[in-house]
Amino acid sequence: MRVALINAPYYDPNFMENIKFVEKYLRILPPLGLMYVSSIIKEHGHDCLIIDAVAENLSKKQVEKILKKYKADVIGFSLVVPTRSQVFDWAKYIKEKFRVPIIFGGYATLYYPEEIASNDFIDYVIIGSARKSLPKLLEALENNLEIDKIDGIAFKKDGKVIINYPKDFEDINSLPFPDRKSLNNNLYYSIISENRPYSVMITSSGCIYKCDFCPMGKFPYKEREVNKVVEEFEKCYKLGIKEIDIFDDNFLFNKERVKEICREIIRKGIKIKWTCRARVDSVDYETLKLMKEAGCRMIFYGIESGNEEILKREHKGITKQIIKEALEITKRAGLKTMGFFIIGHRGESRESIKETIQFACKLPLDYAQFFHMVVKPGTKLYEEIKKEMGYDYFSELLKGNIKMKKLPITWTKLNDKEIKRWVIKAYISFYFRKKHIPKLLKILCLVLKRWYNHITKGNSSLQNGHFVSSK
Ligand code: B12
Ligand code: SF4
Repeated sequence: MRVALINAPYYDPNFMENIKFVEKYLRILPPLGLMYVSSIIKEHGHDCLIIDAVAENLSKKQVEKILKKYKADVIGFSLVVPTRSQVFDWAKYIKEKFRVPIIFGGYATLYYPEEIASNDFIDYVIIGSARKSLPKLLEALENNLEIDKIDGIAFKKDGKVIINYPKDFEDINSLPFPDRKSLNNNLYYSIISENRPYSVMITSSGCIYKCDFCPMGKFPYKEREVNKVVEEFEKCYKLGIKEIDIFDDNFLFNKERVKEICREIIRKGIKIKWTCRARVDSVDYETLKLMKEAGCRMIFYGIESGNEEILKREHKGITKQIIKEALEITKRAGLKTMGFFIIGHRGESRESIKETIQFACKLPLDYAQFFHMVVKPGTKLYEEIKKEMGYDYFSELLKGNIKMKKLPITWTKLNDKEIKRWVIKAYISFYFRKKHIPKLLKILCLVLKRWYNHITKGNSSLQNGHFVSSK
């Protein structure tokens, strides 16, 4: 089978945590989920092409042209709930042009398989992990076999959605290494990255904490074996990748494991710079020093708010004192620091936002990212809102039953526009300070570069037909 996986543009101001400027100019990140799917497909003897329409800056028409050349038998898209509007739009377009099966996968399928499968432009949904179900589905499609008994898929039969729930969950140790070879890793970057080619990685999933605004606490913490993590680093190194951003929710959860990974990276002489995310209550000087030695450049911390009451109400389990101490230790270990903040928490007021901004400016942070609160399915916050509204907003949205573009804000007295204005104010207060002038210049360069790339659109390696796909 020839399978094309499309990373469609996904920015939707109603559901994205980032302001558009950050998403549009300050980063292009690789589609990690699709890279895993591509490896799974190739492992089973099929051919796979990943079309990253975001990084390659491709329009629907240009992707159509590529697909015509590639002659895909099956086309796949990945979905997280906030990316629905653009991804559905692209899938509809592609389904009209190519009468081949359209398969959806991704995080959203864990919550809403029925809603996704009910759309007429979607033929099959892989629920959660693709590792076992996707190869079986492809085999069935190739050989015209029954699909009724395949676990972990949803599909339509006689106008009704049939759901075969998966029997097992994702096991990150059984996953193959993501297919980075099929992408132009030079295209990816983020404002905080310093080296290219750049890529992202995960070495664990799930979280043992239960912050009210985050869905990850619902998933048990699981780690990939040390030797697999180090092997992935090695593979990246051999591919010429110079920087990796580890997206684990709390990379420092198991410090003994982190130390082992670091020691192996040092022993094997893998010269890659990397960054990771951690909770402020999980740091210690000795581990951070070793991480620095193993190539770690920076740690991103979820600080969320500068108001103690809000930290408590969201069940974040940290205090301002713990945050300060963690950042000081990180700086002492010679690592850079970045803080993630959310504006628009439950019960947020203008005063608490001002407190957050002042706190961010006082902390020893090299970078700060300010999100506006976006409610996600799978969170305690969403469960409360669902009760208040009396129906499941995202369920109806995915089925195409409602036109209401965003969830009405009921959890704070501030409205959406004001929250977004505060996010911009926070950025200005944080970055428009003398010590950040070099960063502002870097931002300007990135904006000019993206703008230049936009006007010279048409240089894509994929468009020119140099498919990097192979079995
Ligand atoms: C790495 C990561 C990213 C990377 C890569 C994204 C990607 N699509 O691969 C980047 C930084 C680009 C990213 C961006 C975004 N992300 Co993100 N991301 C993650 C993170 C940390 C890990 C995801 C991952 O790679 N898991 C490992 C792989 C193996 O799992 P997977 O992606 O689910 O893929 C498996 C299956 O789902 C399936 N599958 C996936 N896609 C497809 C497609 C097909 C056709 C098939 C058949 C199967 C299939 O096969 C894979 C192997 O089994 C998760 C949190 C977490 N710890 O899980 C958040 C997470 C998934 N992201 C999230 C969000 C909101 C976003 C953004 C919308 C953020 C934004 N910009 O505002 C964008 C959307 C980008 C997009 N197009 O998907 C949310 C989703 C929330 C929700 N309820 O829907 C999460 C849960 C984070 C959170 N705590 O809220 N993200
Ligand atoms: S915000 Fe961080 S610590 Fe809290 S549940 Fe999510 S991943 Fe875990």
